[in-house]
Amino acid sequence: MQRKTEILEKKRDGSKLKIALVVARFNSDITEKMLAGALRTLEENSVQKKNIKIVWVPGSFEIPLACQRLAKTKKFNGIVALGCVIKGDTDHFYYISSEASRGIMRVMLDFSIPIGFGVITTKNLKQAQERSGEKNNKGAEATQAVLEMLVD
Ligand code: DLZ
Repeated sequence: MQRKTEILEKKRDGSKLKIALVVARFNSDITEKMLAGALRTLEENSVQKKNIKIVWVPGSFEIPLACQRLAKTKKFNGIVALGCVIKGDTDHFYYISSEASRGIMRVMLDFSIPIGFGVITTKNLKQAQERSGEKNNKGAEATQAVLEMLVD
């Protein structure tokens, strides 16, 4: 079995791939950094700028619908979903995070298209910052997962 670091560091030929990125505006300080990580990964794996589409949605709850609309067009080989759900004082966190993950999986299986799950769920802002940095970036990881599903 390959080690995680090998999978993450492996470079793939994505020059023919068309990739859509769905990004939640909620907690945009974090999701913008995850988007930067995703774009960096696409560039490192030769995905052409003209073949990348970025779609912004209000929050993580809206991510599945945007993924479904993109999948329906059949224009993209893969999608990366980027969101950040931070636990607050209410149960909102559970509804948003569980519906986002359930919806993303449903679209992935219904349309047989890889969707990188880059929706982070954290207890606080500090944890979110730790997962959206230069080195540890869940947007980059979710993008690598999509490339692996498409190219390997
Ligand atoms: C309303 C809300 C709350 C409380 N928290 C988050 C969050 O932590 N992360 C996130 O991506 N979105 C959040 N939202 C917004 C919802 O995802 C959604 O956009 C709104 O409920 C409108 O449907």
